[in-house]
Amino acid sequence: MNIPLVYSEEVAEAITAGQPVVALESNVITHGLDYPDNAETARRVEDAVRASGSVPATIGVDNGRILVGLSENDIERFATTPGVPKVSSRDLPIVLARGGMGATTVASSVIAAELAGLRFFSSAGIGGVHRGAERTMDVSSDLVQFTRSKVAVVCAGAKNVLDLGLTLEFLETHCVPVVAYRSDDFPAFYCVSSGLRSPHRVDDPLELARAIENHWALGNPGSFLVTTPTRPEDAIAGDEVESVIAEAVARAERDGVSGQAITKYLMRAVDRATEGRSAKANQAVLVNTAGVAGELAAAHAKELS
Ligand code: PSU
Ligand code: MN
Repeated sequence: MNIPLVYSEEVAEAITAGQPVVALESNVITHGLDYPDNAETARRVEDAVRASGSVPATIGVDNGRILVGLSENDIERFATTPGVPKVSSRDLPIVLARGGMGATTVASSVIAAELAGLRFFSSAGIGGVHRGAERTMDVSSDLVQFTRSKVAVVCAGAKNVLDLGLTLEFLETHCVPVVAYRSDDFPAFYCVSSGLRSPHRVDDPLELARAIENHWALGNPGSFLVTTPTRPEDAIAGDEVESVIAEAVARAERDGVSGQAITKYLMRAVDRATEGRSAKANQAVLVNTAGVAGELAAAHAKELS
């Protein structure tokens, strides 16, 4: 049995022509930002990929099928339909069987990307090991999926609502390479640095393309992580949000917020505390990351040809 994939016209043409394609998640549209910022940002993210010489393929679930590339109309529908469920890797088989819409996380999007034969995926913030995971065992399925799907993942690290030190430990243990592109540190979404040094730095896109291919040629079955920090003028200082995050983590525990709902809960707490400044920084890092992913996917396609 095959899972039905529905390609947008733009993505189908790109695949036929051998053009580089960058897959993108849709959970950020339904759960990351409010309307109309979500729709506008999704369009700007796609345009950033196009401007850097690749074709965007935003992934979603609809009516028992996986959408590989959303139309203008689809983006608007995902951005405005209330209650579209967050679909991570373990939810995907059930939501596909039930029908209806689903917004894919990083984990389910890389599954879809691999099924569709796409080698690049971009998200500004991956899921990771949550603060307090030694008690809650809350580790995002994104990390586990990186051990299984052969996709290059371009991101701005992960939000500092997570435990980024433990997140890097997990990736090391499971042989998921982490390379900072033209920077030294592991970024923290809209913060330029998490304060942690990245295991590797690479400045040349073609060297990076070769490193990605080497990872797979060595027999590794999983993903390869490339990080790119947000531009300094769009960034938020880490120490500015740290106390808000620590407080929100404690409040979430008191209020019994956990599991699937925790990421959105913590992000919204930071948005309120920064009076919307983090939401703006959030949009900037999404667009910037997608642009870099488009450049790297294009360089990768060139190196392979
Ligand atoms: N991290 C962020 N912002 C996000 C997410 C993660 O900084 O919006 C979203 C992504 O869709 C990611 C998902 O794949 O949350 C991870 O959720 P969980 O921690 O429940 O696995
Ligand atoms: Mn979780």
